[in-house]
Amino acid sequence: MTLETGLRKAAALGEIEIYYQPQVVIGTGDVKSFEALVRWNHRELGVVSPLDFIPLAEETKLIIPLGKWILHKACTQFKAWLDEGHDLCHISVNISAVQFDDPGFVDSVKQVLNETGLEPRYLDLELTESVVQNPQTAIPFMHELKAMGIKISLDDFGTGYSSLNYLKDFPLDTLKIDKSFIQTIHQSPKDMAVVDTIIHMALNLNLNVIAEGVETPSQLDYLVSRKCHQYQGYLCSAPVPHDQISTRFFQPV
Ligand code: G
Ligand code: G
Ligand code: NA
Ligand code: MN
Repeated sequence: MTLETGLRKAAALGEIEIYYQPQVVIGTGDVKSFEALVRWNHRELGVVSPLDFIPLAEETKLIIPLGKWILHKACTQFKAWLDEGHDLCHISVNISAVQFDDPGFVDSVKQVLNETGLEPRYLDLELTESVVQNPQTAIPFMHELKAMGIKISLDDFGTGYSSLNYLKDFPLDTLKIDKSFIQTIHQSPKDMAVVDTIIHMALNLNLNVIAEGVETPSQLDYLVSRKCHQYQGYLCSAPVPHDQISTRFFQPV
């Protein structure tokens, strides 16, 4: 069986699962938002990384139904947490460039929100710079999503090209600093200056700013000193199944 046919069957078999990683508010330590990250638990191969199967799903366009399935699953989970009475902010879902380029994308998001009953303000879509191979269509799409009340994050910031144009032209809510920058903060004064500059720029643009891949207290201390708003990383938690989120991060209501 090829990975592709395997992937088609995997969702049906329940081998595809969504893990959730907390987004921590720096300063208060509050956890009110999560990023959904897909996992494939293959019966024979074990855990297959999305780094391996997402590109394949993109090539075959399987990412369009798979991505919609992931969105549906994540919205359903977040709605359930809200219905339990938790005070929450949003669920972040990664959207691949191939998904975003599909003319049916905005309608598929509307459909998922209708089906799950999740209010648009609780949904945050994570896009990378690669989403905008075609800015003439991508930017109006983003405005349409924003008009519905959905939030937009620019993911993996700093790893692509023309980042500054995107910051200016995209209707963004959040900038996510790629983990490669956070992991080298303490390697040299230059690395530190780059992170300092990205945070400063995001604050000046009135964007919410999230540091990804925070693993050590000293990385966090630095982010506190630069007034970065939020972080994700192993220091708080790796991405985990939904039941671990409720036991570790929610107060009884
Ligand atoms: O969680 P992890 O580090 O294994 O994720 C690896 C890569 O896979 C990351 O770049 C992440 O953005 C991507 N990824 C994880 N989940 C999804 C998803 O649901 N949709 C898309 N398009 N990409 C995802
Ligand atoms: O590309 P994107 O930013 O969506 O993917 C985030 C990736 O980073 C996921 O694969 C997630 O599992 C991983 N990740 C999350 N926190 C940490 C961390 O603290 N350290 C490392 N090395 N990876 C992390
Ligand atoms: Na992401
Ligand atoms: Mn990222």
